[in-house]
Amino acid sequence: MYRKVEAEPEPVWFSMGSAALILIDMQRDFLEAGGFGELLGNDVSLLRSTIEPCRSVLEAARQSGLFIVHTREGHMPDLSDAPESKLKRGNLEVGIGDQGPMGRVLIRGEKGHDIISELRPKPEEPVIDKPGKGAFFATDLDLILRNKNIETLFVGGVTTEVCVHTTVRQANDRGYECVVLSDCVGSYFPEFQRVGLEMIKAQGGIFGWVCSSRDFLNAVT
Ligand code: C5J
Repeated sequence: MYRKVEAEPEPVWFSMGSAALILIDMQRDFLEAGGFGELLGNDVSLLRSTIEPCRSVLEAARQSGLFIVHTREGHMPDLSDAPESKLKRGNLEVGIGDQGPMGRVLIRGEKGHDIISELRPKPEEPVIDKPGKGAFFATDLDLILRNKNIETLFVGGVTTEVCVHTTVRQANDRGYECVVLSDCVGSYFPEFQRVGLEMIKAQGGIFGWVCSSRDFLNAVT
C-alpha cells in the first residue's frame, strides 16, 4: 500500500516496506560543546533544535517498522583513512585526531564520535561509520539499502549543507528518492540552512523533496 507525504515541490508517494529513515552524524562531536564543530569555531546551540524533531521521527519510525540507519563521520585511530588534505584543513590548534574534551576528535570509539544519547541507535539499526562527508563513500550503505529494497530515504541530521547535502546528492545519483526533513536537519549557518533546503527542492526537486517532521509523522503514523 502506498502512502502520501506532503512535501515540496510536490507530494511524494512511498511504501513503508521500501522506505528508510536515515539520521546523519547526530554525534556529540557536532552537537555538543567541546567537539569538532565547536573546535571549528561554530556555535553548536544552532544544531540542537534538531534533536527533538529527530527524536520524534525516530520514535515514529521505530513504531511503524520503518528501516532505520544512522551514520557517523570519523576516522580510524591510526588516521589511515583520513586524507592529509582533510587533516590539515583549517589549521586548527586542536583538530582531527588530537585530544579534545571528549577524547580524540572525530576518532571512532571516542566519546565525541558517538551518537548523542537522545538518539542512541537500537542494536538492530545499522550504524554506518564513514570517513567522508557523503554516507555512500567508502561504506556499505548502498549494499545495505539495496538488500532491503529501499527506494525512498527520509533524511535528518547534520549539517544541512555538508554531510546531509553530500549524502542526498550521492543517493539521488544512485536512484533513491530523498525527502529531507526540514526541522530535523541543521546548520551552524542560518543562511546555509535556508539555501541548502531551497537547493534540494528547486527545479522540480533536482535533488529530492523537503517536508517537515510533522508531515512525516502524518504520513507514517
Ligand atoms: C561536517 C557533517 N560539517 N557531518 N560534517 O564537517 O556535516
